[in-house]
Amino acid sequence: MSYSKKPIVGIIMGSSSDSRIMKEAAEILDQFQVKHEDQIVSAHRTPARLSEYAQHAEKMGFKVIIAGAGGAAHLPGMIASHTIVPVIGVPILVYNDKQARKTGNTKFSAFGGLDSLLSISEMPTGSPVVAVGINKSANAGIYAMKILANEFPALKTKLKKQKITQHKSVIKESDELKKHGLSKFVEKKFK
Ligand code: RP5
Repeated sequence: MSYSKKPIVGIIMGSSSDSRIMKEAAEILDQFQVKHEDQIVSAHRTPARLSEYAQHAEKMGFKVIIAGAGGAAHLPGMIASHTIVPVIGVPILVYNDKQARKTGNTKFSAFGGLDSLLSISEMPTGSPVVAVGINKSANAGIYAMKILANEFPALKTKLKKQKITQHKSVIKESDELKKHGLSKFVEKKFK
């Protein structure tokens, strides 16, 4: 089943460079059949589009926005300043790597993603953004569903089931570890 006919989560990112990280948020939402709309909105290259997007998000009735950005990462905070829809920010480490396949040069954030994490989490009082860990867009997807679960009981049930599954998988691995001992466990699992 799906919770709505229309998308209820907006996923945005500052650049196509962010898409490989941001797709994990989309995959989690897909897994739980939560509809989302995905777009690229650059805070510095398309500033007017940024405010238009905030209006679009409200018009569409999005209940959460997941916004990923690297470097100075002003997209999540700026979106939050334009709307009351809650924003979950994803700080992105790898960026500017569009030329990587041609040149072999991948540019990484000079500060290892910490720049983006601080930009997102240190929004001044009044325009809060919740920040997940660097590149942890899957967590943004899960967090979005936790917010949505307040409204959709079926989603709450699914999230609870997922917790049980997580619990069982750790117990299963621990039993294997106990049975085989550490050396054999590592050999079986990682070689
Ligand atoms: C940020 O700058 C984007 O979110 C991206 O992570 C980074 C580089 O963007 P591109 O130069 O690849 O467009 O705004």
